[in-house]
Amino acid sequence: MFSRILIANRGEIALRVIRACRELGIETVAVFSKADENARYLKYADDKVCIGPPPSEQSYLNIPSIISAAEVTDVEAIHPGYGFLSEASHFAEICESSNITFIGPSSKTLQLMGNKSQARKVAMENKVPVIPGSTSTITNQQEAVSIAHKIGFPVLIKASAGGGGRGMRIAHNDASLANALAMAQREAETAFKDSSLYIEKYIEHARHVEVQILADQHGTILHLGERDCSLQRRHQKLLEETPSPGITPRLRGELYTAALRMAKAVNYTNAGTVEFLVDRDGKFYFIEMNTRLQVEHPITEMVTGIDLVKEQIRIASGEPLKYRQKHVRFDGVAIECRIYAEDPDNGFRPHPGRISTYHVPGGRGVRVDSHAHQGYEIPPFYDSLISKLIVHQATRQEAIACLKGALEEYVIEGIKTTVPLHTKLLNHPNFLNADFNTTFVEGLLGREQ
Ligand code: MV4
Repeated sequence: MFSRILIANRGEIALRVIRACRELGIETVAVFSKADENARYLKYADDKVCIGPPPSEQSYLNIPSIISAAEVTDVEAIHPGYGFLSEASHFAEICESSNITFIGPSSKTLQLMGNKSQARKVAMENKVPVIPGSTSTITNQQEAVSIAHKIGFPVLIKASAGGGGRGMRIAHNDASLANALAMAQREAETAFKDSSLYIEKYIEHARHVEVQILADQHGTILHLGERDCSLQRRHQKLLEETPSPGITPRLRGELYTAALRMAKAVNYTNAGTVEFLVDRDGKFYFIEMNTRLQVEHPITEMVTGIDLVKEQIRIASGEPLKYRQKHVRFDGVAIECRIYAEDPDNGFRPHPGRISTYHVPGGRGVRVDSHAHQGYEIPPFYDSLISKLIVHQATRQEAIACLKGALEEYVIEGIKTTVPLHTKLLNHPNFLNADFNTTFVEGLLGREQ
């Protein structure tokens, strides 16, 4: 096991990793940008290093700065958290060649699954169902038109280097297809310096269901159940729950089999997620694989009792998993609300500022993963997620009631947050009846968003 690791991240996830290390008896080195120098969670790390000025490109994405912080503090491993460098194959490669363990899958796997068109191909080769569309990247407009005519409109143009909804364009006919291709290509080139695109049939009214995978370096691959992540706004998830309330036990089993097959095909190690869309006929399709710890991992931890961050660290240090699939138990229902510092009355614009009053909810089955506190000044430079409110109860009904109460208890003053939106969601009959899909939040907000 490692004796010291560096956490190449900030905010709630840096705190989450610090806590896991503490329990494993591992020393931690936190890194921070100038904008985070007074952040409370830095006090909980054993050591801290400033890695640059506020902009992410010069701090949390600054590879030379992070590697030199790791070398100066003599750490054996780096935990990348989520976002930032967590899926950067070149960063993992540099760690590997600097004799620092990257806590995640191999740089090869990161690269392979980072190319979403290639990931699709891997799925096809391994009998994992994919959405009708192109077999690889599209090379010209005629090819795109002929594929679109074959699969039928509407189609979705996606960037190979994208993921998480970035760089996607819907086209409803030939004219809008030409336009969507040009726009998507330009966007992808600017955002990822890779303009390659692929096409899929656009599946409307689908549920977004993802399977959690855990795989060690000794050939054990387990699934830890699924999460329904259909409730998103502009590809930013708002609420996640496990188990998915909208699938049958049979479909659930098929998703697990497909996810495990996918993980096996790419020699996956560490924690990962295989994303699927489930359409209204109950048919499911692979969409992409996330090769990192996810924001919503706590709901899986609550129902399985497994600490995903500790397991990530144990796996990266070479330890085998101490249990098999039959030992993994799923207990009750867990739901997470992501609370963002955003103004719901102003197009959900980020609302940085100082938290003047802060009171966290509590009680049985309530978990709050947050680095926020009274007097905390939210910097304007990063993701506006300030807290994850997670509840765990025996039934969905009890979990919803618990979550509503916890949201009422939560006091966050001085900034605008998405708490009112969560309350609105939790009171909506469609949510209560588990009758929702990826278009629900848009429909609920209408022009508000
Ligand atoms: C799709 C889709 C429908 N059809 N692909 C969004 C995140 C990324 N991982 C994949 N995503 C989607 N891909 C096809 N072919 C629907 C989504 C999607 C979504 C789309 C619009 C609004 C909200 C959404 C929430 C989850 C997934």
